[in-house]
Amino acid sequence: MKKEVLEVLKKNKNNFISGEQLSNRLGVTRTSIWKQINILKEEGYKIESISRKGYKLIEEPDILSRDDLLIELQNNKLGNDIYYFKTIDSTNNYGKKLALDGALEGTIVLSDEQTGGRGRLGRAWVSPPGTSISMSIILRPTIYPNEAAKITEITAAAVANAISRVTKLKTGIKWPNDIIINSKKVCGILTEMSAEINSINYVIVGMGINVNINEFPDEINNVATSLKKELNMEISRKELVINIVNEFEKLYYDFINTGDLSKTVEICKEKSVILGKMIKIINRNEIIIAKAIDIDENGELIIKKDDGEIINIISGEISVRGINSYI
Ligand code: BT5
Repeated sequence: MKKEVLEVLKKNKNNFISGEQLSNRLGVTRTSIWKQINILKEEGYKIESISRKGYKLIEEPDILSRDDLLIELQNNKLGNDIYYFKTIDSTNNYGKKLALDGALEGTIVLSDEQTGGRGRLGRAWVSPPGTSISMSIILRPTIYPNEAAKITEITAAAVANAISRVTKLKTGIKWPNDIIINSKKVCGILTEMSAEINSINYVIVGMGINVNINEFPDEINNVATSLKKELNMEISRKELVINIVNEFEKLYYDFINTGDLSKTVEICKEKSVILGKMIKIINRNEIIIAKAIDIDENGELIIKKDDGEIINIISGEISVRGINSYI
């Protein structure tokens, strides 16, 4: 009921709507409308209530409210089911549980804070309350397991585009999973999957975005940045989430429906902070120093080794001097 009340208020934002109209429209008593309005006010929605005039929504808080996002994403393919937590260990962990229980493609898990946010290879991801986005999307793509790395590319392109659209900041992509602003990391992506030899059961794509973080722990202070630090102003996390879902959806279904990854690759190449540079790649136990020369139509990185050999890389840990790294 809270969602329905909020939806009517949002449609009439900055205009009064009477308690009677609300109760008639939603088929509940005026007292129950009043109760829902109070809950919304407690969540931070600024609602003016004047007797005889009714209720007017004036301002929406920057909370990642499940109801609000369900309303905003109701015409989208993704985000028809949203799980929101004040705090959780990891949205990817929860996404896995949901996927095992049969959650549908497009289910989204969001948390205001993560206490055990994970990066790749068991590394920790810092996601403080109120200022970051921790989001995981459950996908059930009809692709081969060896194509799952493409989902990371799609996500990187979508997040980079969404950040640029909302903030006008220039975003870079450090293949395969970092979004960079002014040489520092603003977002990391963790794609995990469960698969059989020939088919994928589910993919969980998790993204952590530093939105309004003021201070980072010492260990990452030199390599991390936030949108607020770059812009000197706060950015609406809700607006960013909506833009990310919209961008992701376009690129993802473009690929799933046609098998063509070219739009994503175009964005990843255009925004790449590594192409043309000497990079260090750590892949399993191997360390390669090479020049990053291209990203091919499958999203794979093409590198040229010192001895002139040219090879493709599907995934790996990349360092480039001066960009989000200590080397
Ligand atoms: C990543 O790993 O960049 C993937 C991060 C994915 C986080 C999301 S949040 C939602 C979902 N739920 C999860 O539990 N995870 C996903 P990697 O490339 O391995 O980078 C990890 C490294 O980035 C750490 O070792 C730190 O050096 C650095 N780091 C940690 N927190 C950071 C932050 N908030 N901003 C920038 N760098 C950070």
